[in-house]
Amino acid sequence: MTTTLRIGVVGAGAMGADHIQRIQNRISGATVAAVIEPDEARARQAAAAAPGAATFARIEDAIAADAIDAALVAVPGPFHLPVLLPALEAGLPILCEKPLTPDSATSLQVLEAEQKLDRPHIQVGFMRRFDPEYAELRELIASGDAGELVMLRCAHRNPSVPDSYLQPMLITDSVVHEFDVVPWLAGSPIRSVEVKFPRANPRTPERLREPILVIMELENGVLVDVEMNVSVQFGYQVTTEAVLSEGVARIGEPKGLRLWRGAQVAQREHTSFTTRFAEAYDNEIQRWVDAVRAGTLVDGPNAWDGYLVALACEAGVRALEGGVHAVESAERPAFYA
Ligand code: ISE
Repeated sequence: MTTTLRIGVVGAGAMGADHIQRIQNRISGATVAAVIEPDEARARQAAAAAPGAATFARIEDAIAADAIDAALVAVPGPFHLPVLLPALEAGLPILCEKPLTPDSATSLQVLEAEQKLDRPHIQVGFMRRFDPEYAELRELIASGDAGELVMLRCAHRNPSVPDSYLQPMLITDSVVHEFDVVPWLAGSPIRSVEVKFPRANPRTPERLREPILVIMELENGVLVDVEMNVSVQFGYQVTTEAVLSEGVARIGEPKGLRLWRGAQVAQREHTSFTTRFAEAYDNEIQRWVDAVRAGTLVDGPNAWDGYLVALACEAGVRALEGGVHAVESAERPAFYA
């Protein structure tokens, strides 16, 4: 494709608005041609950042008007299915923010609809795979240069969460990222999930019981722990330590200027995923746009990966009630080989 890709951004909340800015200011080969959002005022406000963009209440209207070549779905997960199905039926390439859908049954529905097309059309927005440090760590593990991977120790810390954030979201909204990126790093699927509760943090909102320690066992025997902690106050921090048979590798440390003063060392820490993963989001969207324009359509996690993550989330949500829960998937169709 030599012409500019016309993207329809579905959902003009915080993530959709962030992507609109990104596409308009930092991505080449694409433009925001439409903002699709039922709340008219919000749609108009978001579209102001994309001069010339049309607004539509539903994706079906944008498709009928032949206004878009591709869809970027940024509505909350429970609303993905009714957007994905018509977009697939219209044969549009799609970048769908995480999760693909909130449960494995609806993810299977999406896979079924997608397999009516000639090839995968959906990329799922697990942006961590596009973070340069994650990519470097994956290469190190795959190369065997520091020996074999034994364990992954992950910390996923948020300063605080909004009132709308409820207990299962520790898994479905947050650990969902580790459920995607850990098998990608380790080269092995998740076999089981367990959750442990340390003593309570007095800063934790009453409706939540956290932090939690999520323990994953992978098919290759690698053990993974994730400290999921959403009341840390001090900032936004996502780190991973890979314990290898001949060394240890760590990513996600603060970068940039360090100030030694008054017998202290200070360095700036992120306060939100939008800055911590800004480069990853830029890389993700640019590579998706390039793939769509080149006709390969997907360059990153696909809908099958999204389905596997939905299964892991189901196991994780059950594990919040105790026990070790197996993750068992259907057979992968050749379509997703
Ligand atoms: C949020 O939705 C995200 O996707 C962030 O990456 C994650 O750190 C946060 O916990 C979620 O609520």
